[in-house]
Amino acid sequence: MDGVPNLTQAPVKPNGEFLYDFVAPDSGTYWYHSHDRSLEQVARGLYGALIVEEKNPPKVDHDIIVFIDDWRLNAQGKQEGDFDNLHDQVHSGRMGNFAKALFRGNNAPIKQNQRIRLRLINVATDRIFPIALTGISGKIVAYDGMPLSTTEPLKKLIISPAQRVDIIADVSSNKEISVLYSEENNIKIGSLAIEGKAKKSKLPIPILEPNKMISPNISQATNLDMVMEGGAMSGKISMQDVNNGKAWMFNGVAGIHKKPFHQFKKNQTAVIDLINDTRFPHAIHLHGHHFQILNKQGELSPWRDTTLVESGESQKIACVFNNPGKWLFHCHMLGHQASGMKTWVKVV
Ligand SMILES: [Cu+2]
Repeated sequence: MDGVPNLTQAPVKPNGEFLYDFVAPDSGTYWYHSHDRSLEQVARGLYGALIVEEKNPPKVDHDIIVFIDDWRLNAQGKQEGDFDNLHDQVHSGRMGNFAKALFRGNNAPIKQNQRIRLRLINVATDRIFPIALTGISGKIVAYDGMPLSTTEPLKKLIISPAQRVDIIADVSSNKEISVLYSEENNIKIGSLAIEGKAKKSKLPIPILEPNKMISPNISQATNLDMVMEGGAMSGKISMQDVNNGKAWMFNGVAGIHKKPFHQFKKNQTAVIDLINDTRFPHAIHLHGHHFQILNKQGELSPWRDTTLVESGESQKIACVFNNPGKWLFHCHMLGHQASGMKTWVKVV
């Protein structure tokens, strides 16, 4: 039920249908989107939020989804049709020239001092969003759907495509909550108006109830390397490769092949070194699992399902492959994915 065409199912034909039937074991903020020609279909809006409620949800006055997206618009305000732009694909991907935060909540007026939950989802095809929020005072409570065991201070956020950040906060402003694109100049990409005043909550910002996760035992892990290669200025691709959708590679291989990147036995733990040997950052996303980033001191980060690896950086991710099936493992910059930066793993 993972929806990856030609890996776990055939694409759903025009006027066709497919019944997705699955159990959602983990509470949190997720999203769904087309995985077929996703660089165009996601850009055109074929996505949505998938919220799995906690058994005991935290008490908030407003629970608001914040989609963060960008679009490439022409002078008439229509989307440009150049979704397959190869020049974009070998660089940072297809960036929009218009960005906005879209809110989905219960539309009731938000009052000063009320407690809100914001579920930020970067649904843009390629853009990494540096985000700052004003008008609230609170904590980060989850990343990529997974509750944090200790909340983190609300700071400037770097949200790569597909990543999610959950925030619980109290409204401090009496005017508005702003979402700022926080690079050099703070550009406001969305805001929520404040109307009226409520009584201040004396309760601390809560910790969300944890999902059942298996922590990786690093000493027993299988060690693997995943080297990102290709793209512009790498010297590793030709114009012919680019034209054939082979602009990017993992370990020298572009695109999906019969053989998976690796076949894991159920519950096998692996540490995969994500080595970015390209001139661009990549948002590496693993389907069906969450992983933790292992730092040099041997400490494990909060759970993630997408991690941003900067150019020249390497990041070790630790994962217990406990979910049987075929799972895509790819860059979530959809222009990169479309031009080769994808592979898959098998868990048996
Ligand atoms: Cu990428």
